[in-house]
This record gives sequence, structure tokens and C-alpha cells, in this order.
Amino acid sequence: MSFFSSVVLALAVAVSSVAGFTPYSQVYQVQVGANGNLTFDPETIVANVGDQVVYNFHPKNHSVTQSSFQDPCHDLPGGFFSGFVPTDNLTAASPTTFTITINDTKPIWVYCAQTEKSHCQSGMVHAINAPTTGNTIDAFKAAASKASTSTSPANGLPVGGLRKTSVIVSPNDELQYSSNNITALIGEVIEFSFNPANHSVVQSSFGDPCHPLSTGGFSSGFVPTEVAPSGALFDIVVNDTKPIWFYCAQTKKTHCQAGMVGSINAPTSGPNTLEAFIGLAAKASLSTIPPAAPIGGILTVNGTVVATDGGDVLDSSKVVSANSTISVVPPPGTSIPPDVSGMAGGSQPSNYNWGSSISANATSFLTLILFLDNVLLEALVNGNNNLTTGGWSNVYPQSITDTISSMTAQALVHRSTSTDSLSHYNKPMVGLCSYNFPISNVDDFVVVALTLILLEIGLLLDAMANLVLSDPWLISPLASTLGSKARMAGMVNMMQDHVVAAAPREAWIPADLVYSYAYNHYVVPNSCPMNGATGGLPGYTALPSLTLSNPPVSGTGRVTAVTVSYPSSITGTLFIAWLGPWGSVEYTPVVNGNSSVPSDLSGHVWGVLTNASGGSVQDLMNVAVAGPDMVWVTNP
Ligand SMILES: *[C@@H]1O[C@H](CO)[C@@H](O)[C@H](O)[C@H]1NC(C)=O
Ligand SMILES: *[C@@H]1O[C@H](CO)[C@@H](O)[C@H](O)[C@H]1NC(C)=O
Ligand SMILES: *[C@@H]1O[C@H](CO)[C@@H](O)[C@H](O)[C@H]1NC(C)=O
Ligand SMILES: *[C@@H]1O[C@H](CO)[C@@H](O)[C@H](O)[C@H]1NC(C)=O
Ligand SMILES: *[C@@H]1O[C@H](CO)[C@@H](O)[C@H](O)[C@H]1NC(C)=O
Ligand SMILES: *[C@@H]1O[C@H](CO)[C@@H](O)[C@H](O)[C@H]1NC(C)=O
Ligand SMILES: *[C@@H]1O[C@H](CO)[C@@H](O)[C@H](O)[C@H]1NC(C)=O
Ligand SMILES: *[C@@H]1O[C@H](CO)[C@@H](O)[C@H](O)[C@H]1NC(C)=O
Ligand SMILES: *[C@@H]1O[C@H](CO)[C@@H](O)[C@H](O)[C@H]1NC(C)=O
Ligand SMILES: *[C@@H]1O[C@H](CO)[C@@H](O)[C@H](O)[C@H]1NC(C)=O
Ligand SMILES: *[C@@H]1O[C@H](CO)[C@@H](O)[C@H](O)[C@H]1NC(C)=O
Ligand SMILES: CC(=O)N[C@H]1CO[C@H](CO)[C@@H](O)[C@@H]1O
Repeated sequence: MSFFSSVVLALAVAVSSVAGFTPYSQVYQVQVGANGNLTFDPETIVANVGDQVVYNFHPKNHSVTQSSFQDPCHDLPGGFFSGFVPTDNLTAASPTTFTITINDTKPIWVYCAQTEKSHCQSGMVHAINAPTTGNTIDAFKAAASKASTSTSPANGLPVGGLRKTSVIVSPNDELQYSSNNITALIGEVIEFSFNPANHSVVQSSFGDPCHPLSTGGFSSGFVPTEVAPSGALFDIVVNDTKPIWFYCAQTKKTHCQAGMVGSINAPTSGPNTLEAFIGLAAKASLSTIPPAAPIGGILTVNGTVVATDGGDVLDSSKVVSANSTISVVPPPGTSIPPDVSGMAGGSQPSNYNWGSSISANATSFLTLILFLDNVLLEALVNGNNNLTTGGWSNVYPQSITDTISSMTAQALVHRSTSTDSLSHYNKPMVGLCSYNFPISNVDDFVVVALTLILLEIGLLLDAMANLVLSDPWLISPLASTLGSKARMAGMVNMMQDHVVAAAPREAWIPADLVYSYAYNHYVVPNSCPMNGATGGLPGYTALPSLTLSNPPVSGTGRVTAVTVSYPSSITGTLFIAWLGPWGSVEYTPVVNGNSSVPSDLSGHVWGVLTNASGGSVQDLMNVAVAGPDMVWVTNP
């Protein structure tokens, strides 16, 4: 039952199955003036719509400026400009970067506008999507060498892209910000990156360090973490040239007084220097922090915006009482405490409208549903512990973790559909096995949770389709469970994609395939109390594992083909059967270990290796030889 007992082993699974899930666009890194060369490296790139290009600056003082092809070294009206980025550091790029987003595939022409030593004229130019004939990068460079003195936007401010400076909060466990002495332009974003253990960034005045401004000002709130870097970022925007003063409000070890303070655009002379501020902070009274956070900036954790630290978006006090915790998965058949039912939004029914008997098929389905509920609960309960009180607390807003807690309780209540029914008809109940989950961080957890929930949905559809005639009383309880799982899929999908539109698809998955995936991926072999032929569930045999992998094609954001990996003992003519929503199934041939993805599929899709094509979902088990596996295809 050890959640993390086999992280190393499980990582191999995680890499192949996690990689394909998150829709992504390409991010290109360009070095500006590296090694003292007056160059952009790479000099040209080919990029698609939606891709991003991040420019990294090296000594001494360069810029990224857009021109037209016809007029090199002169700024294009309406074009982008990074502002100049002076830096002396020979060993690392400046913490200031400039990022542009590619909006179309027309050529983009770029130069460094530093006039000292005529950088542009010396060949410090760059292009995105330059033609290979006609207006080439070489033609552009040749024209630049003859251009008149370089120009750049008169106000010197960044435009058309994101100029961002990273500040490390508590590098190497030191009580400081690196850098604490920041020079920034109007429009620039300062991004604070949090490290252990429990720091904050709060704005103060010069004269009253370690205490928040009386009105306005920013505060990240406390960001407790054990991971370095934590993935927690607090972004503020510099709106004017006035000096900005900030501090860490942690009172344990009096961080502010110990010198954990900093400034943006502090005067370098006169009374109000950073040195003077550090001196004042050393004598300040015990630190304080505004009651609400984050304010005045945006806090994200691995891409998820944390709207309110402590979350008052939804009223969760009614749902989760202080003693409603499920720290371990109780064995099937254990009665559920009233407060856990309350957390779920209600207890299991007292009357299932039982039929006079139960069919062998229904017993078999309920046993598998219970088996899968046990796997899901183990993942949810452990993940929920980590989200609420463990290392992932404060990652998601309180209202989201409370909803996950509530849905975890709901999954426990819904397991009773199987346990109550099996015990009503005196059928044996499958107990808990030992499980392995490929989970090393919260993103992996979300992937595992969503995969298991989609398997549940696929299995419930299969059960309903098969039992509607023999055991009609079961349809309603199964539909309740399906509804609960679909709500949870939407929630988890939202946590995974970091966007509001949650659109998981409900594919109908034959029971044997659901069993195969769950057993192959999450169950320790031979660890289940009911020993079937293969050490798993009696009556079920897991097919060999199948891995479908490939990133989306850059630009389209779509997975158009997959590489198909399966045991070499499987030979002959093979197909992938794709299980889409609305009970659809489509077949594509496997050619040289590859198979294309039907163009009408989107979201998460299940694929199965088969040795014949053309049948419906009901016929699938006659031809399935390995799998299934889940693939992220594209945004719906
Ligand atoms: C850049 O500078 C390094 C070291 O000075 C040199 O070895 C390298 O060839 C230069 N690269 C280019 C593209 O000029
Ligand atoms: C960087 O170069 C720009 C343009 O030449 C100049 O205005 C600015 O003063 C320079 N900054 C530093 C710190 O040298
Ligand atoms: C250069 O950057 C590296 C990495 O951020 C840092 O460790 C080093 O102290 C910096 N050197 C100078 C001279 O600022
Ligand atoms: C893409 O469009 C945005 C919004 O209009 C604009 O700010 C940005 O400069 C454009 N990117 C490029 C590379 O032109
Ligand atoms: C972080 O520090 C604040 C202020 O000292 C404290 O209230 C909070 O409980 C700490 N959080 C954790 C998880 O230690
Ligand atoms: C901050 O940087 C300025 C130069 O920009 C320098 O004059 C000053 O001494 C620095 N202050 C500290 C405390 O590092
Ligand atoms: C900049 O202005 C925005 C919008 O008014 C505000 O939210 C933010 O806190 C300001 N930044 C700073 C550093 O004050
Ligand atoms: C929480 O626990 C306390 C003490 O055991 C008990 O009195 C109370 O009824 C419980 N609350 C709920 C909602 O079950
Ligand atoms: C049980 O399911 C099998 C196939 O899944 C079917 O052939 C059989 O008719 C079902 N039995 C009953 C009693 O419905
Ligand atoms: C954010 O992602 C990093 C890298 O994957 C990981 O180490 C870290 O644990 C994640 N943060 C959280 C809170 O899960
Ligand atoms: C399979 O597809 C991948 C990516 O689409 C491609 O790189 C590879 O060459 C293909 N392999 C074969 C044998 O066609
Ligand atoms: C990061 C984190 O909190 N991990 C914990 C998750 O939960 C398991 C068991 O519930 C703990 O063993 C981990 O330490």
C-alpha cells in the first residue's frame, strides 16, 4: 500500500505516459551576445504560431529590437523592443530576459540597437522564419553592415514582449533575495522564485521597513515549501520609476531585521540608498504582513494561479469539518463515519431497489468496479493528504483542495454501490491490494487521478451497456457513480490544464481493458487478497502493456501519429483501435511501429492494439492483443 515505494521504478512509466498529456507550444532560447560575441545564438530559428522565443542577455549591454527587412538597424514602428539589458556577469546570463510570442509565420527581423561599437552593423542580427531564398538572413546581414547608426524606441522602454527579471528568494537557505538591488524599467515584471522554507515578499516604505504600506502595495503571503525551487512564483509589474522597497515578513528568526530586504530602482546616492534601508530594517520592530494575500501581484505554483492564499472564493466551511479526514483507505465494507458522508455531500442510499437476484455478469462487473475503486481511492486519499496537510498544501487554492477532499469522500461513499450490492447478495468482496503510483509531484498526481477517473467512467459505461437487460436496478446507482466521476474528471482536468475550460471525454472502455491498464500500471503483482489466475482479480487476465507516445506536432498542437511499443512476441497485421466519446471506435493500421491518430479525435483518447479492424466496442475483446494506453491528442 506504499504510495511512493517505487518512485524510481515508476518514473519510467511516468515519463512515457505523462509527457504526451499537456498540450504545449515550443519555447526557443536565444543567447544574446554570449562569450562576448556580437551575435544572436542561434542566428535564425523556425517557429510556429503560439511558440515563444526567450532572449537571454550576456555582457555588456545589448537589446533585442525588431526592424523590417528593408531597413535594418532601425526600429520598426509598432515592433518589439526589449530595452537595453546591461550585465557584467561573465558566467551566467542576466536574470533579465525578454520573451516574445509568435503570432504568425511571417519573417521577423531583429538586431541589437547598441550604438557603441555598432553592434547591428557588425552583424549582430537575428531572424525568425527567414526565407531560404531572396530575403535571406545573409542578405539582411549584408544590408545591416551598410546601415546608418542604429536607432531604438526613444523612451527606452520594453514593448511587444515580456521583459522579466528573476529574483531568487532565499538562495542556498540564506536569508536574502538574489538580487536585492534591482534596476528595472517601467513595464518590466519582477518575478520572485521561492525556495524553502517559508518566506514572503511584502512591499514597505523606505522609512518603515518590515511593515506593509498603509495602503496599496504588494504581498505574496507566506509560501511554505520544502522543494527548491518550489515552482512558486510571485510576479509584480513595475509601473513607474519610483523606488520600491520590500521585505520578508517571517518573524521566526526575524528575517527582515536580519537583512532579508531589497529594492527596485533605489537611489544610488543620498540618504535613501539600499544600504540605508538595510540599516533601518535591522532596528525595526517585529515584522507584520497584510492580512490578505496575494495582493498587488500574481502568485502561481507550477503554472496554476493561486487566487487567494487561504482561499475565500467558495465557502468551504460548510463542507469540511475539522475532523473530516480520511488519512487511510478503509477496507471495503467498513461503515463510513457521518462526518465523512457529510463531506461527500450525502451518505449512501439505504434502499437500492434491489432485484430478487443478481446475474453472474453483474457480480463480475461489481467486483471489478470495487477493485478499481480501491485503486482510485488509494491514489486520491494519499494525494489528498499531500494536498491538504502534506508537501503540496498551498499549491492549489483552498476551495479547490476542499473540493478534491469532498470528491475523495464521495468516491468512498460511491464504493458502497459495489460493497452494499455484493454483500446484499452474499458475494465475496475484493479487498485492498498493494499499489504503486508514478507520482513524484503534484502534476503526476493529477495525471494519475485523471487516468483512473477516466478508466472508471469507461468501465461504468461498459457495465451499464452490458447489464441494462439482466440487472436493470443497477443502472441508477451506476449512473450516480458515473455522474460523480464525471464531475471529478472536470475538476481534475482543470487542475491539470491550468485553464477553466475542462473538457474530459467519456470513452466506453471494455472491462477487460480497464482491468489490464489498472493492473499493469498501478497494482503490485500478486499483492491482491483474492488470487486469480495471474495474481490479480479472478476471472480477469491483464493483456500485455502498450505504450503510445509522441509529442504534439509543433504549431498544430496536435498529436497526429504515435509510436506504438508492445511486446515483440506480438506479430502479424496490427491496428490501433481508438476509443473516442459517444462510444465511437476507429481503427488505424500500425506501420513500422507507428500509427496515425484519426483527425476527428481530441482531448484524452484511449488506444488498444488489435489484430483486426472494423468491429464495434462490443467486439473489441475478440481482437485486442495489448493495451490500452491513454494519449493526449489536442485541446478539444
Ligand atoms: C564566440 O566566442 C568564442 C570564444 O571567444 C569563440 O570560440 C567562438 O567561435 C565565437 N562564436 C562565434 C559564433 O563567433
Ligand atoms: C546601455 O546602453 C544604452 C544604449 O547605448 C545606454 O543608454 C545605457 O546607459 C547603457 N547602460 C549601461 C548601464 O551602461
Ligand atoms: C553570475 O551569476 C551566477 C549565477 O547566477 C552567480 O552565481 C554569480 O555570483 C554571478 N556573478 C557575478 C559577478 O555577479
Ligand atoms: C503578438 O501579438 C501581441 C498582441 O497583439 C503583441 O504584443 C506582440 O508583440 C506580437 N508578437 C510579435 C512577435 O509581433
Ligand atoms: C509560515 O510562516 C507563517 C508566519 O510565521 C506561519 O503563520 C505559517 O504557519 C507558516 N506555514 C508553515 C506551513 O509553516
Ligand atoms: C546597488 O547597486 C548600485 C549600482 O546600481 C550600487 O551603487 C550600490 O552600491 C548597490 N547597493 C548594494 C547594497 O548592493
Ligand atoms: C502596478 O499596477 C498594477 C495595476 O494597477 C497593480 O496591480 C500593481 O500592484 C502595481 N505594481 C506595483 C509594484 O505597485
Ligand atoms: C468531530 O469530533 C468531535 C469529537 O470527537 C465530535 O464531538 C463531533 O461531533 C465531530 N464532528 C462531526 C461533524 O462529526
Ligand atoms: C453475460 O455477458 C456475456 C458477454 O459479456 C453475454 O454473452 C451473456 O449473455 C451475459 N449473460 C447474461 C445472463 O446476460
Ligand atoms: C513544481 O514542479 C517541480 C518540477 O517538476 C517540482 O519539483 C515541484 O515539486 C513542483 N511543485 C509542486 C508544489 O508540486
Ligand atoms: C514514426 O513516427 C516518428 C514521428 O512521427 C518518426 O520520426 C519516425 O521516423 C517514424 N518511424 C517510422 C519507422 O516510420
Ligand atoms: C510531498 C508529500 O507530502 N508527500 C507525502 C504524500 O503522502 C505520502 C503518504 O500519504 C507520504 O509518505 C509522502 O511523504
